[in-house]
Amino acid sequence: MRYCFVALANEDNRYRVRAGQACPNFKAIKAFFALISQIRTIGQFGRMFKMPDGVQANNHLPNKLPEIFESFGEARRDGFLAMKAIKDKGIGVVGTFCTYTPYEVFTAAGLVPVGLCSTSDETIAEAEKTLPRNLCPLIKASYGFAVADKCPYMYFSDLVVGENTCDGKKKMYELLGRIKDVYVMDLPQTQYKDSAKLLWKEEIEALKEKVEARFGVTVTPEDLVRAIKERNRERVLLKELYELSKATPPPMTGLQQLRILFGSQFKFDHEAKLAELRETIDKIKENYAQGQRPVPATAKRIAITGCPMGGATEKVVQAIEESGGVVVAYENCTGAKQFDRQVSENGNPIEALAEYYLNIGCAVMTPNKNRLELLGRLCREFKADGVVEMVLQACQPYSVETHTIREFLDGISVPFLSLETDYSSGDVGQLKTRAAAFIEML
Ligand code: BJ8
Repeated sequence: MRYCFVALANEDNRYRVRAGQACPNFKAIKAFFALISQIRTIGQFGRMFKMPDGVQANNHLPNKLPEIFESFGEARRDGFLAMKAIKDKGIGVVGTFCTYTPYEVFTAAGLVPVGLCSTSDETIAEAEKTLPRNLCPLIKASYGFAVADKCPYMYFSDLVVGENTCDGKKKMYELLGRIKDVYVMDLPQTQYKDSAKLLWKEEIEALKEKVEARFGVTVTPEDLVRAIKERNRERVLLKELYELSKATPPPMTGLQQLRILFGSQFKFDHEAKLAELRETIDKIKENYAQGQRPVPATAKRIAITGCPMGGATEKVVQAIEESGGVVVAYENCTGAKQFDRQVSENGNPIEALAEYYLNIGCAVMTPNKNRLELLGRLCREFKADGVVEMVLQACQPYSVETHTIREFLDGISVPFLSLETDYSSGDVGQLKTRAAAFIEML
């Protein structure tokens, strides 16, 4: 059967596809070109991965990423094509939503995990046809990208794994389960009871069994130990990278650090990623040793805490860094919360994973002492002049915990600012005003 496809670039430079004559694979090929169209859009920071309107060039810090940072800055976009290649090889993909997800179970099974939490407001209107408006934008965006079929990572996920963390997320998973194969782990809400530790261990065991049944593989304890060691190597490197910002002045801006931490999730060739991280760290050190100072020594040093960041919420970092500050540390799930510790490589690997993941200091835990411990340590080690918390609108766990964080930081005499925001660009000016006033008084 004869057929042809013509890719056309319109005035926006977005590709469109015209089918000359239908072919049996038309739908599949059309779907692929639709994804490519999306990728180009993202590459231009057009819609799905857009920068907030009104974000201007940084006043005192370099806004454009130097070459060494670019690969990570573009990683999410470039990862779409890598993911397509992974699927073409017949490798299973698992979409995830949370730092509590034990990635090692998937890599031990020869699968590729990918984070799905969306970080732009593009599909929120679509999500609000089903979900309430006063819901966290992270949940709405994640669901919106799934129903609108606009997230290539969601599209390629054979299985989506979530956890019962906050109420909004767990109820969203019920709806997501209507359109994707969704498996939800029952996360305990406390870290200090033996019953919680036992439940989480059983949940990880059950996840392993689910993965084995779903993908027709067997995961041995040796596979898990190998996966733990692999992921630990990545944690060590990412920690080495962000700890470079302990220097005064730091050798990179907070935006550059964020883009590496966020972008590293979307590099799927593990060994190549580790090599690239090593090279990046060495290059940053070399530049610094040669006297390059991308940040003035007078910049006020800020530690970030709160909800996960990336994409649209870069606007918070930009507001700080356009106002005489520099973000030196991220306590949240985009940063130290993920990479500060390592999973034990000894003993029963399921127990080691349970111990490690249960102790993540998220506001869904009660009490949440581990967040305070990590935040206090980062403030000391990175010599933070102040802490800025980013809370996503309608996020109950973090907004209620703000009071505890303020009390804690008062106790160690570290100034604190809490900013509530969403994925829109409507509050860019307001964020800048509040960040500037905060940094002014440090
Ligand atoms: S371990 S921070 S990734 S739950 S912001 S969806 S809590 S209403 S993202 Fe999170 Fe895991 Fe915790 Fe990290 Fe709910 Fe709040 Fe929205 Fe949130």
